[in-house]
Amino acid sequence: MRVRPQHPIQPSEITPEGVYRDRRRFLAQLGMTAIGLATAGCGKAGDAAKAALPAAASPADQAAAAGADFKLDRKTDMAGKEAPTPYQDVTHYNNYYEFGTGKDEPAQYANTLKTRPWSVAVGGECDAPGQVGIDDLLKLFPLEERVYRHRCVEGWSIVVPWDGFALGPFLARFKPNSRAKYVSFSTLYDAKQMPQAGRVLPWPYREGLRIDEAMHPLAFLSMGLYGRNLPNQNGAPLRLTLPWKYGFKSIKSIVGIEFTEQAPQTTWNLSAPDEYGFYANVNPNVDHPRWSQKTERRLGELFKRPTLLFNGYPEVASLYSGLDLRAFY
Ligand SMILES: Nc1nc2c(c(=O)[nH]1)N[C@H]1C(S)=C(S)[C@@H](COP(=O)(O)O)O[C@H]1N2
Ligand SMILES: [Mo]
Repeated sequence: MRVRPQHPIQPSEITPEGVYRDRRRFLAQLGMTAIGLATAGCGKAGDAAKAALPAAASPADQAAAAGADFKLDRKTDMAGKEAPTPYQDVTHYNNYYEFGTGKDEPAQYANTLKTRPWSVAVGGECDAPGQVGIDDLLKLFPLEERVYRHRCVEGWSIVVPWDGFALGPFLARFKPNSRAKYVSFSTLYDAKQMPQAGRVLPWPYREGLRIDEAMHPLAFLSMGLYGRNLPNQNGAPLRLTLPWKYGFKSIKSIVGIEFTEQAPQTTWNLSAPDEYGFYANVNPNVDHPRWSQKTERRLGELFKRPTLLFNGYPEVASLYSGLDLRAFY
């Protein structure tokens, strides 16, 4: 499938070295911003400021050094001009509560996650339920690169060159039946591998989509970023990437997928239903009850930028025609 988003970003315009300015000051600012957001999932404000981050090699150098389990199809046609966020920031400023609530904790602790062997069980309302091994998946779908914006509900954002494949054709393999109105996803839940799982949120981490949202060509499953294997802290070996929704919808380290007739329960909605809706579409006009969603801080930038409806992906708007986005946040 060929996808041509209306506001995409050009892979060839990756100029990460230009974004390395005063990392310390920038992270300190983020830490300060985080104070007001602590219960949104930011955890300990200022963690990022305390973390001593070494200067990183360029993303291209790191990718070349690390190798990958896949060969990337870089022919994906995308035009645009937003610079991807440096690899070091994308992989050291994370939300992955199974490994702690501090932004730097997933990078420190997610090495205990074993990503092989790994399989994903797909079932529920479908005619061809099954289990697929992660390495078979790599053979089934050639990976393509999608440079997507990612906007966290906490008010920060990044731009990431993801490597993966469209969610729709993957789901279609399992032949969802006419009762399949929704798709539910769950993360591995293993206290041995995930020392912090069991705290703060209802577990396992679960997310869900309406089936037509899941089939939208922008919906993506990622297995890598910056041309190399997905680091554990970013959701290895397989995660959702839904660029028009707040980041918490993009569930990491998926082990289970189920087609359902009723709307599935989702983790953040269970935890605080008045703050985190099922849809969670990025929307500057609907504030979080405790803060504005009108602007965001792009990692690497000093000043806030305006947040765009559907995170700047208007091609999804038709999914929600007739839906009151204020009521269905
Ligand atoms: N299993 C799981 N998936 C998760 C989370 C989590 O805590 N656990 N955090 C979510 C949130 S709030 C965000 S913003 C993104 C962060 O993805 P990143 O760390 O790759 O930027 O992952 C989402 N997926
Ligand atoms: Mo988030």
